[in-house]
Formats: sequence, structure tokens, C-alpha cells
Amino acid sequence: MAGTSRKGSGALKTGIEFCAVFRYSKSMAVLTGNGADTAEKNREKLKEPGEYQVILLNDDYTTMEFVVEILMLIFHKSEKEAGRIMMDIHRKGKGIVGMYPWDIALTKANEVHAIARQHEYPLRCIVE
Ligand code: TYC
Repeated sequence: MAGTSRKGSGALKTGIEFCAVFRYSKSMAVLTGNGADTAEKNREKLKEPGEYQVILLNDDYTTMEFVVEILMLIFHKSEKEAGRIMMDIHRKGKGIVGMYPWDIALTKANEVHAIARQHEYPLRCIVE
């Protein structure tokens, strides 16, 4: 390990035998041993991945009008586009309503749930 006095290891010359970095993969922090990696590779691994799908799920109780309102209010869709997306979800069971960085995607999903529950609808929204 770094700081021990074993001799003969190339890595020990620099004082670093093992370097652990956190790499973010979706919601998981993955511990990766990569003492041999370059600074460039480390920078890539530390970079947050770009965007996540926010997906709305169909159900039998939430009204079509309410889903259209949600798509306009939370996801900034036009009324026409919101109607089209809602009908697509109604027919197929689910649909992507936007792509956002992780924190924004989670916030939007939570907003959908909060407003839906206030109106006593079971509407579900997931991020993946
Ligand atoms: N299936 C619902 C109905 O017929 C409408 C609906 C559409 C609900 C999309 C949820 O994500 C949804 N009232």
C-alpha cells in the first residue's frame, strides 16, 4: 500500500501503489482500481454521464386531460405535442417524455408524483 516500505515496486517509486476512483454509472458509484490509468482516462471516468430518460407510465385511472396538463406544465410540451405523447403512452403503456441530467430528471419525476397525488391520480413517472 502507499506509505509502506516494500522496495522494488515501480508504483512505490511514485508513492502510489493503488489509486481508487469513483466512476458514476446511472445511480451507482462504482469503485474502480486503476493505478495505471492516465489523468485523461481518470477525467473521463469522473465525468457525469449526460442525460436520462424520464418515462411516463400508462394507468387506467388518470384522465387524459390531466396527463396533457402535466406534459405541458412539467415538460414544456405544446398542447398538440402533449396530446400526441399522451395518446402514444395510452396505447403503448409507457413513453419517453424528456431527456435530462440525472438531478433534473429526478426532480421532474417527483413533481409529477406530487401533483398527481394532490389530485389523487396514480400516475407514475420513472427515470432510467
Ligand atoms: N389511460 C388513461 C385513460 O384512458 C390515460 C393515460 C395516458 C394515463 C397516459 C396515464 O401516462 C398516462 N384515462
